[in-house]
Amino acid sequence: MRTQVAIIGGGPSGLLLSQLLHGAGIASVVLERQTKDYVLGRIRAGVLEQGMAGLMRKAGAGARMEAEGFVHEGTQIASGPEMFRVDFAALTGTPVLVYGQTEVTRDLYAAREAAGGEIVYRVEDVVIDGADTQAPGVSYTVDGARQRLACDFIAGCDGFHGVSRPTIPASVRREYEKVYPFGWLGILSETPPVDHELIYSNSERGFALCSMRNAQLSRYYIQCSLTDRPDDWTDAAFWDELRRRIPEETADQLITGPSIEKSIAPLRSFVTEPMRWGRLFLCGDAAHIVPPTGAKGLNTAASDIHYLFEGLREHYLDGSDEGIDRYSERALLRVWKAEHFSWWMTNLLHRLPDQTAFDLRMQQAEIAFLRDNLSAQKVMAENYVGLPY
Ligand code: RFL
Ligand code: PHB
Repeated sequence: MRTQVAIIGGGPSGLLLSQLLHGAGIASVVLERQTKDYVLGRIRAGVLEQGMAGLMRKAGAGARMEAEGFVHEGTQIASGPEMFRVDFAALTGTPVLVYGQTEVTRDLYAAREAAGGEIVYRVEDVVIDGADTQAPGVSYTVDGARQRLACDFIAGCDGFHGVSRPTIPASVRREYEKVYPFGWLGILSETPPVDHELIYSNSERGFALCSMRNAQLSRYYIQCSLTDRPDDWTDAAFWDELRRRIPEETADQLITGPSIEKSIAPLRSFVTEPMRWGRLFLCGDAAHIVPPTGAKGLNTAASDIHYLFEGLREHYLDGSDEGIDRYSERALLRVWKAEHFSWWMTNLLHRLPDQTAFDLRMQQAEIAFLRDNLSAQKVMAENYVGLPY
């Protein structure tokens, strides 16, 4: 089998790239390790930057997002009993869109299927060969048979645990990592959200986030210990802890119900450089991870896809390799800014195990500065709504 671009991974990065390439008349095949239902069962990001929303429209997959996504013009930041608002629309002229990654992925699958796009599910033992030659390929096993997909380029969109990143020789890769000493316990519940905007809360008992998917579906998170397991937390214990971590008036408004999903995510910052090796390009979580504070994971994957798509389009349609040659440099410039913002917001809002009384005062002073200073709010808002591509 042969295609122009072999895409490893059918998460949001791989599907978006495949659909954008299709729009430009460039052929691709997506190789996914799981089934479609499995991919759609993962509850992940909830907030889309305008850049990501624009790419969904450009990919011809934006109609349901336009109709059902919620425009958020600001967010609430709570610190102990107090709460203040950062007004994205007033500070930047740009809102964000609340529309879950599950729905993004569902829409991209639908668009790919409608266009007759080729997605091979349940691939095993994926091996990349010849990435540093003119004739790369990807071998895999499906239904017990070994196949090889020959291609011009390989997009490694296979997430943090995929095969693409380790294919780049260790002598070429530079990796940067920070593992945070806590996780997020998240639940999804079929209850109306406690507020019409997101609430990021720094409390003395630890961080909490009130988020949502729609008017009847809420997503809440609390900072938890890395040794906790989801089953350690009954729904009642979760709701009690959440109530203690948000301002009282908000807690009084909270409508609780049974959780329909409960999971723990560890928090990590990670970047690998370069994001290209020969004809292999890393995109999204395959190349970098951010802690979820600030909602940058999916959005940073989207900016990689923008740069790679433009590079491939220029290669095939304009005969120029400048875009693909500069892909790693361009993507990383924006990736590091998202890494910085996510790290900053994580440090601002969480309780750290080794935090001294002085450290705590520094955190409180920074939150007070953000509350009182519109320039500081503008910096936060510009990062939150998404830096330009
Ligand atoms: P994904 O979504 O991980 O998709 C990668 C796909 O590749 C497949 N795969 C392979 N396929 C073939 N061969 C192999 N050898 C393969 N190995 C893996 C996988 O099955 C999968 O389908 O990466 P992508 O597309 O780059 O998208 C990135 C986003 O998913 C990610 O940045 C965000 O979801 C991060 N993230 C969150 N971001 C936010 O902005 N807000 C959140 O609340 C949020 N919650 C989360 C998250 C990531 C999590 N992970 C990765 C553990 C919660 C979790 C649990
Ligand atoms: C979510 O709704 O899952 C969500 C929202 C904002 C974040 C992280 C996660 O910063």
